[in-house]
Amino acid sequence: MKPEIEYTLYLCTDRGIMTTDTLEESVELAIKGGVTVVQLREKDSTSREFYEQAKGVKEITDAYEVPLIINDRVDIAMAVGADGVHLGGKDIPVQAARNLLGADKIVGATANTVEAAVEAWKNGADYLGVGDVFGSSTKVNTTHIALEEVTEICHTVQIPVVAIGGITEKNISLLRETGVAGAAVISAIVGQKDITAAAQALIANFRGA
Ligand code: TZP
Ligand code: MG
Repeated sequence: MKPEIEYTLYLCTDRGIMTTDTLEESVELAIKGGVTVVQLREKDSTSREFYEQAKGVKEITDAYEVPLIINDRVDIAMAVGADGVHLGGKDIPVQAARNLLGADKIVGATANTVEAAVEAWKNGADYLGVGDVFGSSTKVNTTHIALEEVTEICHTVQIPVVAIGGITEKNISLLRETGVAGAAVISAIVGQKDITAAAQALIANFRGA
């Protein structure tokens, strides 16, 4: 059975900016603050390192019953038994990943236009990552997408949409009216001194509590 994912607060990891000594620690503190899904995204790791990181982080996500998505690498997702993968335009196509992973795994795709969103949805993506919505200091070369277009994507596709890029405690509430299922965040969680409090504040402001 494909896991039911709650996308509300979607953490992407980044060892380069995390305030803890280990990835496991940063993921655990974020989950304690309410992160609902974790993506291992470590762009500078070798394959072996990425595999070891995935194994380590999976012990934490399993302990808290939070789904784990692997960025870019279908092989690593399969090797550690992760819940799925996230694919961008330079990664293997959604359908190819689906053929490898089967129907019970999550395949997420990046889309920055309505056309790309519809294509990924038709090709069998389970959710879409859309952004950057507010710019981002963490990823260079991102494509900006206006909230109006995010809203249009949410109204067009019948899969959950997760916004990403420059999302902070202060601007996350602006996403509410777009119809996104969740917010994907790197620096406003793992780059903060109190990771748990940062995640809690993001969730509260997204929900409007
Ligand atoms: N894709 C678009 S922006 C981005 C990715 C992976 C980085 C998001 O990081 P931050 O720190 O939450 O802006
Ligand atoms: Mg990628």
